Amino acid sequence: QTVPDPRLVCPPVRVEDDRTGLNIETLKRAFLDNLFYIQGKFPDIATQNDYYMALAYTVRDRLLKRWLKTAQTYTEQGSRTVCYLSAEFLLGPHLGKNLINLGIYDDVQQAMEELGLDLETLLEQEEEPGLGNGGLGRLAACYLDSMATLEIPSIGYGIRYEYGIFEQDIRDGWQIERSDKWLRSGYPWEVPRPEWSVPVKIGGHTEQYTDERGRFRVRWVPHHVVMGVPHDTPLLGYQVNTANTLRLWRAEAAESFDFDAFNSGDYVGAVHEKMVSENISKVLYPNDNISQGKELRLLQQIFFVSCSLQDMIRIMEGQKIPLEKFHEKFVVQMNDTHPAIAVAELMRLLIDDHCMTWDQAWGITTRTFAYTNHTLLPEALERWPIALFKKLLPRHLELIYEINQRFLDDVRIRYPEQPQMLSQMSIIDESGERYVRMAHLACVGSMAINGVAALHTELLKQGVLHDFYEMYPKKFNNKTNGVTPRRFMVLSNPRLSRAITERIGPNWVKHLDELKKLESYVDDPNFRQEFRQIKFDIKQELATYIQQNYGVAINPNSLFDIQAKRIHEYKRQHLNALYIVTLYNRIKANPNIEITPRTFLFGGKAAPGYYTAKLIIKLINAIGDVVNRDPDVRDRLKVLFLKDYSVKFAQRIYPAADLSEQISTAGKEASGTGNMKFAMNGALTIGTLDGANIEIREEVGEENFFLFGMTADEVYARKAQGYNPYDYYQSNSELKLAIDRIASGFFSHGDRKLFQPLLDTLMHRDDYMLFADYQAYIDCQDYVGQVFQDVDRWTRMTILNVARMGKFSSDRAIRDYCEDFWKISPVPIEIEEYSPEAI
Ligand code: HBZ
Repeated sequence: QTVPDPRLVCPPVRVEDDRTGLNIETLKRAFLDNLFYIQGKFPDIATQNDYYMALAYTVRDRLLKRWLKTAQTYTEQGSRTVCYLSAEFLLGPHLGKNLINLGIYDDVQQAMEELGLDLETLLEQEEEPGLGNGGLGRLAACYLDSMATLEIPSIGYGIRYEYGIFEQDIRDGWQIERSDKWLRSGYPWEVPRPEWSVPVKIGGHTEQYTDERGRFRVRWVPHHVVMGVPHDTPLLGYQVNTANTLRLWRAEAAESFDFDAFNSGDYVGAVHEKMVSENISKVLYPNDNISQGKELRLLQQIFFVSCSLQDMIRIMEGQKIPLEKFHEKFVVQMNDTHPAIAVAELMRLLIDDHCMTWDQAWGITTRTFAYTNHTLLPEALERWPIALFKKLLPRHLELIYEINQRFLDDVRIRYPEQPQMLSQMSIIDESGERYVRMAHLACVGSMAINGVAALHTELLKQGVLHDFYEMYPKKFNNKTNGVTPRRFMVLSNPRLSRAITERIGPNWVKHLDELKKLESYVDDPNFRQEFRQIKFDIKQELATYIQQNYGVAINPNSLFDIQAKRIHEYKRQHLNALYIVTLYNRIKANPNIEITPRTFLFGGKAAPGYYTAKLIIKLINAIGDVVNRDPDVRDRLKVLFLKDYSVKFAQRIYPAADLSEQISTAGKEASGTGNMKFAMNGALTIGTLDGANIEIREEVGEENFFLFGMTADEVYARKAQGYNPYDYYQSNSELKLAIDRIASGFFSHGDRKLFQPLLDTLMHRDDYMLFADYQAYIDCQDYVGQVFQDVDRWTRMTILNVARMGKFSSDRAIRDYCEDFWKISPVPIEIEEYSPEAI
């Protein structure tokens, strides 16, 4: 036992001091202190942002102790840890969530009030780190929240993009993009850890040599090296002491100058090299569900994967665990194929840098990884041209060839009479230009493979990954997505949450199945009244917001019909638009027609290069411009596109919805998670039998869900028969009228060309079969309108929806991952209790 240096022994932290105490007086003192010492302001000249920062630092201080204690406990216990590798984490604002998880939301609200400040205003100041595109990135964030809440040792690994998802503005009805500067006013939630920076090699060539023990070895001589600098964010669980780490890598030049170039006078050339390196973590690619195959994107992938795996090895060395136990210490979950190069990178690290044999390294690798697939869309499946791979990652390509050769030997043995299986399953696509198929690499290198909803996993098994399913049936296992009720109920809908807690107690927040208990209140007049009133108040607030920001008056009594998600043809925002035009046509034909007043709200970003998606945004705005002003409509319809949809904005939108639009072509939406967030907040769903809609409907009961449209099987069958959308156009008079009205230039100041590209695609290809589902959708929407008039029935349906959403907590999903794939159990974190005698 070594005796610690007495100068380095800290006194035990006293919980009730200014940096950790949670009572109102202490919080106020700490807040004013931070305003002075960190923001450098007296209260009289401080801005709202200064106040936000002072409060954020006050909260951060309270996280740090839990965070360090968590890390220390994991280190001491050598805890098995899940590493969640994701190119995206769409976290949303931290402050409110941390207040809730610390259990101090109300006290901080009071503390701020006593200082003459409004907590809501301060929360509004926070710029969220938009480090993701949509569902995939948000899922990663929900999972980190659940892992912390369930006390599961975990590290999230990703990229610290300097520019996250672009900021969307609408000008003349069109989307325009502005760069997102989330770091501009300072980001108090992270701690850089430059001491744990790691080098990543890029380009160059490989050499063979024999080492001093006579072993055949390969040395990779890179063209250059980039440094990855970790930036850590603590993520606190709900009312536990566990604060896990999100570790995002920022790219830096290996040396700040190329001194040769610098000394020879080429100053700009020297700085150039630095710029090129730092480019790697500069910007998030703004596409969802499409792979562009850009060099920089592959660099981003190898960059964060290599940094993360090297970091895991460093952690093992720190804990003196031999590397042979890598797969016992860590399980690595790959969020789609974006990190799939990890399979080759771990092999490289184990073989080249740590002298393992192939078999030893492969044994470890295939016990370490698990792979989650998020899409069936062929255009989203990642494949990299061999030439690009060879240029950037020559050593990885060699390893992939070797992995492939051994894998194909197994395929040959398994299917001796079916040589086509070799080309079908090969990691290398040789059908034309040669590519590396990342999904195949992920399947071969993983112990477990999952889709994100029951239907999606089934379709993977039948389709895209069918051959792998045949070969490795035991690897496949569905994991239906879930979302965190802390952010999407407690934080975003405090009134509903309070009403629920008053009836069934607070446990539902951690055990969402307990919402079932609400079913016994479905006929309770008080509860029903309160439930309706809460929804109405929230709708009214959104109406005020819209009036102030868009100058459009909307009726809070109307049906709020909302579609909020990325804009994509398969999600069919334009099918929704066709219903709006159909309603409008009916009103124009018969101005006194009885219709349920509706407010159609849209939100979502289009990938900047996705022309059709941008045209859909323009179409929605164009329809809104006409409908919202037409006196014949008499305010029965309103159509609005709400700009710059984000996590922060989503939190306002879900609680205000009556109807949630989940209308993708069956078989196209892997799961959807917005569908869950809407339903938890008491919206009813109009939806197809796609993704998790199917399971939502199963849970809430078919009588509480508005179903329409073809099944996935019917979609395939119709396509196989030869689908002709034009037939539908000609035979359906309302559809024809809707299309013709758009084509006539009615919504485009007489411009007949504007929407023609969109209409042509629909009439002649209609890949997403809007026309085939049109009539079913119209009928279902009309039915929704009728049911909405029956207030009692509607209320009953919404209460039952909330009560039956327990399955869709991300806690359930994480428990399933833990049991089936990860084999990890909770590690509780103990913090010393506050005791006045200790002071
Ligand atoms: O992942 C989404 C699915 O479309 C959705 O159905 C599912 O619920 C969600 C979570 O499992 N997929 C994405 O959001 N995908 C991307 O954002 C993406 C981003 C970059 C890519 C490919 C896909 O290169």
